[in-house]
Amino acid sequence: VEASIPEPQREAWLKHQVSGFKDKDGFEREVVRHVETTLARSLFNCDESAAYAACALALRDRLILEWNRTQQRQTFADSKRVYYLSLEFLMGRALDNAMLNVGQKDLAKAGLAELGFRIEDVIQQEHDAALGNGGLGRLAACFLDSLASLNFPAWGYGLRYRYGIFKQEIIDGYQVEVPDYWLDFNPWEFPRHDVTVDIQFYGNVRKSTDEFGKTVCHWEGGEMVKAVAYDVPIPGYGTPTTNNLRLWSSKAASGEFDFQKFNSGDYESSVAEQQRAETISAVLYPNDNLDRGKELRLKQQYFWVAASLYDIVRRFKKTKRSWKEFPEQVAIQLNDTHPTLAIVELQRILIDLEGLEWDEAWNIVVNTFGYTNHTVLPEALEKWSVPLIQHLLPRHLQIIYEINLYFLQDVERKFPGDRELLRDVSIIEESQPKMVRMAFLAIVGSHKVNGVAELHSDLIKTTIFKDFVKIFGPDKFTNVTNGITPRRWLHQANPRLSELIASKTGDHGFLTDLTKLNQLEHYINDKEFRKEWAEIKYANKVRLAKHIKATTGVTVNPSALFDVQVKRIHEYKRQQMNIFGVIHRYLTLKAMTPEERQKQLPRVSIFGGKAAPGYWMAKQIIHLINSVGAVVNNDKDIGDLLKVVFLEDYNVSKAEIIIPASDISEHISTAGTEASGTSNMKFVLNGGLIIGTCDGANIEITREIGEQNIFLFGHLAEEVEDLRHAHVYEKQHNIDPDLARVFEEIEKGTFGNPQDFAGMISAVRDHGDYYLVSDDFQSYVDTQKLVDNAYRNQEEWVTKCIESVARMGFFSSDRCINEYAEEIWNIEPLKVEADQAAAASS
Ligand code: NBG
Repeated sequence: VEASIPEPQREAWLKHQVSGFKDKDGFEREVVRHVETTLARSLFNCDESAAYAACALALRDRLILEWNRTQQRQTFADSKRVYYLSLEFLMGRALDNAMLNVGQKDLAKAGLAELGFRIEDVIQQEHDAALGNGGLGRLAACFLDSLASLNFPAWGYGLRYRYGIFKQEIIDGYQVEVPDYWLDFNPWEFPRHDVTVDIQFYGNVRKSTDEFGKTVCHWEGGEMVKAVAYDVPIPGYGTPTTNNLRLWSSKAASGEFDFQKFNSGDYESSVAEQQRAETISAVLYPNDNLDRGKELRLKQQYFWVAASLYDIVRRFKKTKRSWKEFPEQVAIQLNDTHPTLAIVELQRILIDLEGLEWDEAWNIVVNTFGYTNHTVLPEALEKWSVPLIQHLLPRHLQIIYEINLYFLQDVERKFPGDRELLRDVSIIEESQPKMVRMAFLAIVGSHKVNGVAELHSDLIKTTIFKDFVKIFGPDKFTNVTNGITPRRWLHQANPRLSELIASKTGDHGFLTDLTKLNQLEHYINDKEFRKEWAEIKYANKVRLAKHIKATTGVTVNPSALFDVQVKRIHEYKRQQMNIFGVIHRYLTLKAMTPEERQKQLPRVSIFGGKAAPGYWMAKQIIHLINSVGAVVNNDKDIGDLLKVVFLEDYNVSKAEIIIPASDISEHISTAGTEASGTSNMKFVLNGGLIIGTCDGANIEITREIGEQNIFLFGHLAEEVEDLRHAHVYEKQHNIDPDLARVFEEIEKGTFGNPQDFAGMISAVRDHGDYYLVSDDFQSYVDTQKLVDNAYRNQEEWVTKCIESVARMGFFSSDRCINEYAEEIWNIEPLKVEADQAAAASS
C-alpha cells in the first residue's frame, strides 16, 4: 500500500523538513548531539570509537537526504535503470569516502579537531565492509562509485553476509582464520523490515490446464525463507546523486520461532527453523577463482536472485507498462555466473506467474541480461549438479531443460547433423551426475557477453566460448577493460599526490575525467614538482614502514626499494615464483664478499594476501614466505640489503596504505590466466612501476604508458599450451639451474623443515609445472636485475613514474561504466539540475 501524506498536511511537513549540517558549527553540533543522544554518552566518556560513530551518523544524515531525493528523482524520471547483481561487494571503509565524495572532509577535519580528535584516528576506527574475496568484489565496489558519480540510475543487489571474508592472522608463520563479525555497529545500512520477499525452496511441480487448454505449472510445497532488505547509500563524487545498494538478509518466514514447541519445552527445535533460515546469508564463501558446488552456496544464489528479481519486477509493474517494454526499462548485469539463475527466474515469473508465451518471455529475458565473464580457469567455472537443482529448485530445472532444448534446436538448424557441436555447447553436460554449465546458460540467456581486458576477451572467444561465437556471431561478444575509481584509489588513498596533481592541473577535475592527468607530461622536467613527487613517495613509504614495524616487528629502511605483491594467494598468480626469486637473491648476496655486498641495492619484499581456508598449496606458500623472512631478516651478513615481510589480513583499508608506498609491484601470473587484474592499475596510478607478465590488463597498461615504463618478462599466452604439453607428455622438463639451486637450499632445511615445502617444489619439478614457474624463472630474475639498475638512477625512475601516471587516464572505472552504459545497457545518465547540485554541495 502506498503511504503518502495528504495534500493539506504537506505544508506542515515541508516546513519542518530536515536538512543536514551546513557548516563546521553545524557539523560539531550534530556530532555532539549524536554522542549525547544516539549513543547516550557524554564528553566525559567519548573515545575515538564514539567519535567515529557520531561523525559517521552526522554524515549519514546528510547522505540520507540526498539518497531520498535521488530515489524520488529517478522514480519520477521513470527512465531505464541498471541493476548490478553481484555476490560480492568489497566496499572497505565508508566514512572517508563519503566525506570526500560529498565534499565535507575539510570541514569535518576542522570540526573534529575542535572537539579534540584527529580525523585520521577517527577514520581508523571503522571496520572494513569486506563482503568479497578479491578483484571481482572490489570491481563491483568501484562500479557503484562510478555509477553514482556519473548520475546513472543504478542499484546494486547483493547478500548481507553476517560474516564477510575471514580475518587472517599469522601465527608461527601459518595462516589462521578468524571470523569477521562486522555488524556490531554499522551506521551505513538501513534495515527495511517492510521490504521483504518470501523465497521458496524444494517442493514439487504440479501441472494443470487453464480455461484455454494451456498447460500451467505450479511450484508448490517445500520451504519458505524470508528475505529482508538492508539498504546502503552510495554517494557519487561531486554530485548529489546517491544510489542504493540493496543487500538481502535471510530470516525464518514464520516470524521468530515456533512458540508451540517453545511452550512445550522443546527449546532446541523451536529455534532450529530460525537458524536454518539465517544460515543462508550467514557467511561469504572464501574462495577466489574456485567453484566448490556446495548446496548452501546454490541456496544463497537463488535466495539473492529471487529476492532481487521480485523487487525489480515489483518496481517495473508500478509503472503500468506492458511487458514488452521491460528491457527498455531494465538492464540487469550478471557479475560472473553467480547470478545466472536470474535468467531462469525471470523466465519463470513471465510464463508461470504472468502468463506470457514462452517466446515472448524469452525475448524479454535475453534483451534484459548482460553477462560478464571474469575468468578462464576451468576450476572457477560454475557447474551445478542436475540432481541438486532438481531437489532444490524443481521448476527451474524444467525451465533450464526447455531453454537448452530450444537452444540446441536452433544450433541443429544452423549446423545440421553436427553431433559433436551439440554435445559441446549443451547447457547440460552429460556426465555422471549430469551438470548444468552455468556459463553456457548465461551466454544463451544474455544479449551481450563481455570479458574484462582485451587479451581475456579474445581468449574467451577463441577457447572456452569459441563454439558460441560460431553460433551467435562475434557481435554478441565484446570487451570492456576493467577500471578503478580514482576517488578512492588516488584522492583518498594518496591525498598528498592528489593535491600535488591538482596544483599543476589547476583543480581536481582529473578525479572525474582521469584523462586530464596527461597534463602532467608538461611538468616532467619541473624540478620543484619532481622533488615534491619524490618526497610524497618517501612519506608514503615511511607510513608503510611504521605499519610494518607495528604489525610484524620488522624494521625496514624507507630508502630501500619497496617490492610489493599483494593479492589473493594463488598458484596462477605465482607468489611461489616471487619467493623463490627472493631466495635466489638471498643466496646471491650470501655468496658475495662484504665489499661486493656494499654495492648492492637494498630491497624490501612485501607480501600480503589471504589463502582460501581449504587451499593447501596457497597456505604452504604463505608459510614459506614467513619462514624465509625469519631467516633473512635476522641474518647479520644481509642487514638492510634484503627484508622479507608478510603483512597479515590484506584488505581494502590496508591496500590504501600499501599501494601508495610501492616502488615496484608484481603482477606475474602465468600468461593467459589473470583475466585483468585491477591492483596493477592502482599501483601505477600511485606512482609505482610494475614488473609483470604479458597478461590481463598489463598489456593495455603497457600500451598506454609505454614499454620503457614497465618491466615485462616471461612467456606469452600463445606459448603456454605447448610448454605445458612438453612438460607432461614429452618429459622435457629441465628445471632452470638457478631455480634448482633454490630448491636445493630449501631441501637442505635452511628455511625450516623441508617437508613443509615439498609440495611446492614437486609441483614444479615432478608434476608438470602447470604454471610455468621454471620456464619463466630466468627471465623473471633477469628482469628483477633490470629493476635494480633502473632504481639506482632515481632521476630516470621518477621520470618513468610521472610519465606513467600521466598516461593512466584510460583505467578509470568511469570510462569503463560509460562503455557498459553505451554498449550493453543502453542507458543514459539522469541529469541533475545545476541548482540541485549547488543546493547539495552547500
Ligand atoms: C577476477 C579475475 C581478475 C579480475 C577480476 C575482476 C574472478 C572469478 N575473477 O583478474 O581473476 O581483475 O575478476 O574482473 O574472481
